[in-house]
Parts: sequence; structure tokens; C-alpha cells
Amino acid sequence: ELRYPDRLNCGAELLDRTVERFGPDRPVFRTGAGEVWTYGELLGRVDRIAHVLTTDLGVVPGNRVLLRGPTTPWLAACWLAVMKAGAVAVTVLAQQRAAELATLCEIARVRHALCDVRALDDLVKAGVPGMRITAYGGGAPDDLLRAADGKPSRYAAVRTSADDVALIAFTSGTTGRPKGCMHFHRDVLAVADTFSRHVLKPEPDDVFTGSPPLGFTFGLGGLVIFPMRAGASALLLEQAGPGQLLPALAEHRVSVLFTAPTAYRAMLDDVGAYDLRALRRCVSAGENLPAATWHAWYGRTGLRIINGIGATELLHIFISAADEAVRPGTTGVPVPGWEARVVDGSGRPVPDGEPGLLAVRGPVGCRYLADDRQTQYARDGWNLTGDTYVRDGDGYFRYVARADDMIISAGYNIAGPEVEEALLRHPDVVEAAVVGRADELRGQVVVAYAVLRAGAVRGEATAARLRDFVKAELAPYKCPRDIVFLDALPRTPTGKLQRFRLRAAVGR
Ligand code: 3SK
Repeated sequence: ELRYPDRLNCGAELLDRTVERFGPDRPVFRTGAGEVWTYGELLGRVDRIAHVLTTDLGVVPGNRVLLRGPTTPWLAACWLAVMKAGAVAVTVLAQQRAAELATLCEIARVRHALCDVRALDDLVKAGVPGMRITAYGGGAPDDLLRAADGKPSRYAAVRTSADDVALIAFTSGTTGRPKGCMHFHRDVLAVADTFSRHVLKPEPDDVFTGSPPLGFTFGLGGLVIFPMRAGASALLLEQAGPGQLLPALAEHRVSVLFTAPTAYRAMLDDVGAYDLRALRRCVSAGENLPAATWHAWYGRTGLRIINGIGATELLHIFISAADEAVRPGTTGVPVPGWEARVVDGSGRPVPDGEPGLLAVRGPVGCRYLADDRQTQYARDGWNLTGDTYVRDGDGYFRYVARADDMIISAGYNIAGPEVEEALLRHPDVVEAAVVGRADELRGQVVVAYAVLRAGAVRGEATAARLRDFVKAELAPYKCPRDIVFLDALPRTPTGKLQRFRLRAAVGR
């Protein structure tokens, strides 16, 4: 069981304690442009920003401070300063537009915003009443970083309680009003002391990088919390698409990579051209990792992708597997410190091998900010993630579908991801998404959307070949009635497939 002192400030634990343990000279952040920040430099910059927050801006513990900008060391420094000042960081994505930002600020009652000057427009347009915006990075006289220059280089962190709220992270809200998830100072450390410690087992010489932004807890954990808890460093990339990741992995000798299944697939063709000898951990989350993608990556790199399921509600990953325990086609087993089971609609465990709802509990729980949907997610001490899973006899958890993504056709239950996996085994298919379309006779029929590899010919003949391919792999009732070819699948800014758009297009 994890034990933390009653008084705990996660910013001071990640930064000041790490400097005490390892000294100030080790690197903490690197950028694609070759900049390197040491832990000592970061400490000075964070503490000066914390002085600006409290002295110039009047931020007091508990104030909600919105953070917005591309993935840079300055954004990470602002987050740490907010933590040390005992305020609450409200993390948002750089891609979110004015109307979305206005909603998030209203829900979280944001009083202050620290915003990269390049991401200001939409935040200003959001016109949030009572919110003061301070820009950073533009060099203007009132710029946060200029104000910080004149401040003392040491700041004593506010003695927050371990159970004070440190962070409000919003679920991406593919449908419905976004939900703000509150996380405590101890939660921030707990995700490092469970998933990172037991699965990644990081060393101080590790170099982390990845594609998820810091406004998504997947990225905040993988690029700030986990490396800093271990005294390691992170390469922070403003552009981290598959085309940028591969050269960066080689050039910066990255050893721990965080990205999503789509990016692993997109890197397959070119990965052989890069020297990835330093890479030892490849983490995939955000979406289900098809076994075909795991095998293809292993075939090209000899690296075993660490699959995981996490949630904004629970801050980070709670089911995964380490090293040789990784089993392709499964998500893994509960991370030490976490428990998981598969239950029916009344919360009763279902036998191994049968599908049901995934329920988990551990050191972090779901706490929506003033939202009635809390009772749907957290029931009887368990968190219901909204995923359908099967637990195999040997304790491994296998993803079936999002609970509301099951297709029911002529009385058969069809899990879209199973059909997607079959399509992805075809060499011409790089992305696939399967949804149900309303049908008078069968209730629903299966419709697939596919992105083909460059050079593959779209058209009825290819669709027919793919349908035959699926029929040879799966029971015929799972075969898509129609296959639609797209240039790209619709995704949220955090990379999750927007199935609801595809469903709307087919008319569910
Ligand atoms: O949403 C997810 O899938 C996720 C994965 C890992 C860590 C955090 C999150 C929110």
C-alpha cells in the first residue's frame, strides 16, 4: 500500500526532492531545438514563476489556474509552479477553441490563465469573465517570464495537504458536456509509484519522449511526472507526429516512448531506417492496441510494446504488463496497487472468459467536479470505466469494446475492435474503424471505414477483397456489409477515435 505524509506538495516532491537526491546538474528537459535544462535551472525558473503567481498576480492556494500551450519546458515549469504555490492546475489542450475553453473555464471556475503567447487568440476570444490571462514567451514587458526574471530564485512550497486538489483534468468529451476530474497531490505521486515504478522501472539515465500533450494526463505523466520522479529527463517536442518522432528517438537516444497505436502503425514503414538502440520501453495507451500492430512493431524493432489502459478519471494507467509478462492481444494485469474485475450491469463479477464491464479500484479514484455523472462512474467503491472486457483464466484482461460500441446484428453481439483487428491484418489497411448502421431487418449491420496504405487502390474491387479477407478470419456475420475508404479517421485532439461521427455518418 502506498503511504504519503499528511502534508505533501507534489511539485516540491518532484522537483526539490529530486534535486536533493541527485544534485542540480542532471538534465531534466530537452527540446527538439537542442536546448537542455538541468534540474537546478528548472528549480530556479519554477520558483521565480511561483513568486510571480503569488506576489504579482495574487494567486492563493485553491485558485484554479488554466495552463495552455504547446509542449515546452516552460509549460512544464508553469505546471510545477502552480503545484508549489498550492493552486490548482486546469490542464487543457492547445487545440481547444474559444467556445470549448469558455465551457471548461466556467466548469472549473478558472481565475487565472498562464498561456503560451502562440496560443493566446482563442483564450482571449473565450472572454471568460473574471479570468486574468498572463502570457509567456512573447517577451512583452508584462510577460510572465520577464516578471519572473526579477524574482528570488528560491520559493518555499505551500504545505498543501496530500488530499488537496492539485489538478483538474477534463475528459475529452467526445459527446456531452466535458467532465472535470479532480486529482489530489498524492494522486500525482501515486501514478508514478504504481505504473511507472512497477512497469517502466525507470533509471536516472532514461530519456522519455512521446506524442501526448501535457494537457492530457497520459502526456503529463509520461513526460513530466514519471521522468522527474526517477531523476530522469524528457525530450519535449512541440510537434510529435510519427514523422517527427522517429528522427527524434534516434537523435536524442530516447529510451522510453509514450504514444498511441495509430502512431506505432504509422512509423512501421520507416522505423528500420533509424538507430533505435537506446529505446527500451514503448508504451501504448489511449486506445486499444491490436495484436497485429504489436507483432508488426516487434518484427521490425525487436521491442515489445507495453500496452496499457488508463483514464483521465484515474489519472493514468491501471492495467498493463512489464517485460516478459507482456502478452500481445491483451492489455495485461492490474498494475501493483490496483485491483480490477469484470462485472455485470448490477456490479456482480462475471465468470472468467465472459464479457462484462471493467471495474477498477486503486490509489486514485474518480472525483468529477460537481457533476451528477459521478454516480455512473464510481459505484460501490469501484470505478466503471465504460469498457467491455474479458478476464482470461490466467488473470489477463482482454479488451472487447467500449461498452456503448457493441453492435447488435440479427441478435449477434459484435465487438467493433475485433472486426477492426481483422481488417488491420490485411497488408493494405493502415487504419480501420467499425460501427453499426441501423437496418430494418437485422437491427444493425456492420459498416467499416478504412484508411489504405499509400498506393493501394480504393474502390469496389478492393472492398470486395477486404470483405473476403475478413470472412476468412471471422464468423461471416461479423463481416462488414459496406467498406468506406477515407484519407484519415476522425479523432479527438488526444487521438481517440470519434466513433460517434462515423455513426452519425451511417445513421445508427
Ligand atoms: O485516456 C486514456 O486512454 C489514458 C491513457 C493513459 C493515461 C491516461 C489516459 C487518460
